[in-house]
Amino acid sequence: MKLIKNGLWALLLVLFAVACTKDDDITPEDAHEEEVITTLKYILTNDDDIATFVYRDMNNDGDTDDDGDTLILDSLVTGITYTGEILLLNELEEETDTISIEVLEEATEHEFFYDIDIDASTITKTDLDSNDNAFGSKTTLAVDNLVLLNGTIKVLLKHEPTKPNTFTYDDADGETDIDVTFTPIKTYSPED
Ligand SMILES: [Ca+2]
Repeated sequence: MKLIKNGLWALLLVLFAVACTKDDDITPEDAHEEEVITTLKYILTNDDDIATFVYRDMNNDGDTDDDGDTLILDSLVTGITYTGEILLLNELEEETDTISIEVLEEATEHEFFYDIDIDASTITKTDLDSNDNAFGSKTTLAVDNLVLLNGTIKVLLKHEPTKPNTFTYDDADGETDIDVTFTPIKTYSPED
């Protein structure tokens, strides 16, 4: 009887150990890696114009050249300021998963970075995380008055960057979650 009891205890201990190992395997980092971002939309609105940029990379290989991929460019009106918002999606799910919500929930661990190469135009981050550091899913984009044919906007999302930072992605450390370049972008004068 004693032997059976000891045997049962041994079995329970093994089961307990297995259960613990399983729990330990699920770390927050693994959970983060499961967040697939197939699509980034940069939506810019002004009373006089709406511009939408879409980057869709369904096989996650860093380009938009494959079946199901999309790169939609838009034009911008010179001399106005747009309000910008980023939308992140996982379109591989049967019901499209809005990754923006998860990233917003972890805003202190994320930051969006922007590079704009459209003459003297500027992008300014307008939202903060709960530590009052820049987050960057919301922006303003002020377009200069020069008409242009080949401007570029780069959007980059970093996971666990140094916060606060000097606002360039190179200096911010962390991991790059998505890196998107929209080009060529034309600007045109409202009088044209
Ligand atoms: Ca692709």
